[in-house]
Order: sequence, then structure tokens, then C-alpha cells
Amino acid sequence: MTSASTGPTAADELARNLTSMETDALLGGLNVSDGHPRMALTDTQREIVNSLPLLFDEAEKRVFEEIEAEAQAAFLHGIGQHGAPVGTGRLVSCYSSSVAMDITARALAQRTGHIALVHPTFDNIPDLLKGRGLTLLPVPEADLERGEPDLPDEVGAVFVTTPNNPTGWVLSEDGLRRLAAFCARTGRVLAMDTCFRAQDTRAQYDTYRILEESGTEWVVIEDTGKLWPTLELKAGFLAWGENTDLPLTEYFSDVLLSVSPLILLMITKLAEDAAREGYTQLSGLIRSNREALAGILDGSPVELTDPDARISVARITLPEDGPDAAALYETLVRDGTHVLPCGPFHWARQEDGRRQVRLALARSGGDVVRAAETVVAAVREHIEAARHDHRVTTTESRQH
Ligand code: EGV
Repeated sequence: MTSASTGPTAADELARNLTSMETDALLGGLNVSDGHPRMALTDTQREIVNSLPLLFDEAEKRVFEEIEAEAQAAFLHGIGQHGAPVGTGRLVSCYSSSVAMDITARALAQRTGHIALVHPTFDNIPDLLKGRGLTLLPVPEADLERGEPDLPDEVGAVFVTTPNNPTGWVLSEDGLRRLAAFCARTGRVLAMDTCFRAQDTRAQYDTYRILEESGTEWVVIEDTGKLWPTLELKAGFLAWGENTDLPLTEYFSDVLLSVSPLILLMITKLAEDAAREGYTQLSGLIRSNREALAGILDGSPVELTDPDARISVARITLPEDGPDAAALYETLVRDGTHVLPCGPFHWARQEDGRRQVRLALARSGGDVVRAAETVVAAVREHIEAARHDHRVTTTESRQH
């Protein structure tokens, strides 16, 4: 129990989910918390935003299905997904990828009580699955890549986030082939969250072709929400296979009729712009922000955890004699800087993330630099203060 005078305890902080911390970061201060893009629009993106009144009129006139198929094709073909089931009725558009995730969770719970889920990953994925009554089994990334995870019989589905959040790990093409063959052979559904794939070309091999060729039952969740600074105007796409026997159409229709055709038209324009220059600009910004972060950490007690990652978030590892992630998070929030402690990503074993925090990189270069400098200063201060306390204690004990 928390009393009003003492405020939240460490245990309360551990119990908080990541999105509640991201919500606090929206109140003001320096926000390198959530994975949503918050940098400036590029010039050509600004032109698209300026054309929204025209797109509104176009959306009013045209047939929805045509607008939707166009947006899905523009976006998915632009990131290598030529086998995506556009126009088949097995690809629906949702307000967000989390809505697609919840529909998937509900459908999977019809089939099985147990799911194998990549560990670590963003905590709303395990939370949504658990919310639909599923029991989860954590599986490390390397076991998924090997394609032969050791699973008890009652596990009816495997869920993979690739590129993974927050690690940036990517399931390779051969890894997916092995995993899909394993799922086909053992009668399990293979579900994938590929929300960050537009940021990493290593994740842009044609996932759909491999899944269909494997013969397994599959579900894929895609997202436009990590790419463009469009104030939460975005869509999640939910796709499934020809022989995927899950009530996805029904559960989708329980949630919504359709997303806005205005947003879909905007996505078409942004995807076309992305194919021309937008993805190069985006990966350039993310790369230069990751390099700036690495530069500031260089020679400090803090390390970049995943130097090979390409996605728009970066983990950093804190030294053993520094603050743990929860303590650093609290110190930084008091100072008006919002990062995420990595404990909750390790949804089955929070302790595994106690030395890591995550910084968002889809920000202006200035924001990332200021956040990185603040983090390093706070860690150094903590170490200095601990040394000082140690000296004081030693001197005191000598005097007694
Ligand atoms: C990230 C938060 C939820 C999620 C943030 C995210 N949304 N909980 N529906 O979009 O990495 O910060 O993915």
C-alpha cells in the first residue's frame, strides 16, 4: 500500500507499464520515451500535410476498398512485402497495430491457452495476450532464430516481434524459414509483429511468400505508426494466410468498420514519398542520432547495448556501480527528462532489464544529444555521490 505522504514505492514503479510512463512524458519536458516519431516533418512530408484538405475531398468521392488497397500496396510493396494479401479479404486496416494485436490475441485464445512469446519485448504485447486469457512462455530471440524452440505440447502458437523492440534484433530470412517449417510441422500458428520493419532493410525480405510456402497458419501485424511525424495519424495492418483458421474477420468487425480513408490516402502519399527519399532520410536521421548517442557515451561509464540495431530506439547499459534503471528513471523524471527503464520489457523476469534504459531516436538530433548528456551526467553524479558516501562512512568508522 502506498501512503499519500511517501508517494509511489519502488514496487509500484516496477508494476507500472511502459505506456503509462510514455503518457507522463507527453506532459512536458524532454521526451525520448515513446517510439512514436516526434522529429520535424521533411519538406516533402510538409507538402503532403498541406494537401490534406484536397485528400479529404478525394476520400469523400472514391470507393473505400480501392483507397485501402492502394494504401496497403503502396506501403507494403515499398518495404519488400510483395506477397502481402492485398485485395484478398485477408488484410484489414486498424486504427493502430495494438488494435490488430488485441484482435489477434482474442482469435488465438480461441485456438489455444498457451503462447510462446519472444523475450524481451514491449510490455503491451504480453499484456494484451494475457488480457485475452493466454498463458505465456518466454522464448529468447536466439531460440527463434534457430527455428527449433523447445516448447511443451500445449503451446499452440509462437509470437515473434521482428525487428524486436527494444533490442533491434531481426529474425533472418533463413530463421523465418526454419521457424515457419517448425510451426507447420508441429501444428502451431506463427504470429509476427513487424511494426519496425520499415526502418531496417534486413527485415524486408518477403515474409508473406515464406509464410505461404511453409504451409503454416500465420498472422502478421504491420504498422505505419513508427515512421512519420503525423500526430498519431497512422494505421496498423492485420494479415493472415489462406489456410489460417482463426475468426479474425469476425473479431475485426466487432471492433471497427474501417479506418479513415483520409488517413489511408495520406499513407499512400507518405509511402510513395518514403520510397523516393523518405526512408533514406529517416534511416539517416536514426543512424546519425545513434552515432551521436554513441559519441556521448564513449569514454563514459554507460554503453550502447545494441550497436548493430537500426530501429528508432536504443538501449544503453548502466555500470554496476551506477544507479539501476528504475533509480535513473526517477532521477531523470525529476529533472524533466523522460526515458524508459527496460525492466518491463523483460516481461517474465524484470530483473534482466534492471541495468538498461531505452532512448527514442525518432527525434531531432538536439533532443537526443541533450538526453544523452543528461543521462551520462546523472550516472556520473550517482557514482560520485556513492564514492563520497563511502569515504564519509569509512572516515566515520575510523573515528569510532
Ligand atoms: C514504443 C504504446 C500502446 C506503443 C509504444 C511503443 N502503445 N501501449 N498501445 O505504441 O515502443 O514506445 O511501441
